[in-house]
Amino acid sequence: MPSTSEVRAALAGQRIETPSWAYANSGTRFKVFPQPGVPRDPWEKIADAAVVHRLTGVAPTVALHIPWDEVEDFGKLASHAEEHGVSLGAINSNVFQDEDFKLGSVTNPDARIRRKAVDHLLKCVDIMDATGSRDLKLWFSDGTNYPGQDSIRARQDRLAEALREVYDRLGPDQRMLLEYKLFEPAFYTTDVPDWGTSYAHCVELGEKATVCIDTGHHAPGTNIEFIVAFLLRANKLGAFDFNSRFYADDDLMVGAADPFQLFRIMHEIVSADALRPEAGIAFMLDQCHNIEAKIPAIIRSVLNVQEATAKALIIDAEALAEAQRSGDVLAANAVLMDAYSTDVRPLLREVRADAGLDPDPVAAYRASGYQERIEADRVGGTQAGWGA
Ligand code: AOS
Ligand code: ZN
Repeated sequence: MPSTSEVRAALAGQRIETPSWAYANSGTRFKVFPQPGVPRDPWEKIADAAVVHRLTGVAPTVALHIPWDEVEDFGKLASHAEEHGVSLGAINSNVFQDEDFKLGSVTNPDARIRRKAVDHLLKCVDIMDATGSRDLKLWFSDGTNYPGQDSIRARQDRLAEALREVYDRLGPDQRMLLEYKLFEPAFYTTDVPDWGTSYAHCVELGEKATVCIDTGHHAPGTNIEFIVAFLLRANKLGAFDFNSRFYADDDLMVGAADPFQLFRIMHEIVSADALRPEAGIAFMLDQCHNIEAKIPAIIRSVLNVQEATAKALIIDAEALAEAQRSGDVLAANAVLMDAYSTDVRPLLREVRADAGLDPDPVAAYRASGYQERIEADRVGGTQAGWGA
């Protein structure tokens, strides 16, 4: 059994990055749902992210999205974040909304459009230089809708060429995270549809390129912890975009749909000793809170990751190894299930109290008056959302 102090230290040292866009308005392809008090600019998004960190103690960075979080002076934005007690995390590129990218961005058959896409990605690296961000997260909506629409193989060549140019522009401490997604918005082929494709491109690029696993981007029933284990072994797991899915890319709160899957993922992380920030894996959320209040939903998501992590940390690794060695299938499974069935909330409440935090961050948020304040203050202007 790991000692309680080791478990507590691991939980206290855990880091979870929240996404700027989760604080803004979002919706489905049918409607964007506005909420009162939503930030009108990146400065206000960062202020909200800082509240999540103040209450949970484990969310010190916020991911930006370009161009949604475009500002004139990114150095100033980084200082603003520092003043609020957080810092800027991954830079998320966006080559999926411009009209020009209808038939693809970096894999577009038109060289002019490919150039425009790569230039955007290079600009994102310039922004990283200004913000001090380590990670460039790439997600491409590129793909085709109809057989014959374009050459699948040529698109892979174009992708490799674009990635190479951007990779070569990275500074020594900067990394590329290549995210994959099975489908949507393209429905016939997607140019980076799965971890294998992302992995192969990352291997070709070099050690600064690693895979980002968005938990909502797989076919139903995919064994995500297998992917985690494989990539950890190959030293190619760079990040998670955590969220929950019931059907497709639902972007619901992580741990809401399948807390057991999240536990199994965290078990792979813990058993590879990859939870420590120095292990270099970015644990990010990638969620949209359409109908639920945003800040408490993000806090809830952070707590869900903490709970899954705590359960993974209390697994009796020695008993598990012994059961595995002796081929005792039921005993091995029981070790995992014992940990999963343990109520770790009291432990987490203690860890928070030890850190000088309120043991119940959601209740603390509700009692703080912050929501009422932003609803009263953030009147006028244009609320931030997809495309703004
Ligand atoms: C899109 O489906 C992805 O999950 C990306 O991570 C995307 O960049 C992110 O949702 C911000 O738009
Ligand atoms: Zn994602």
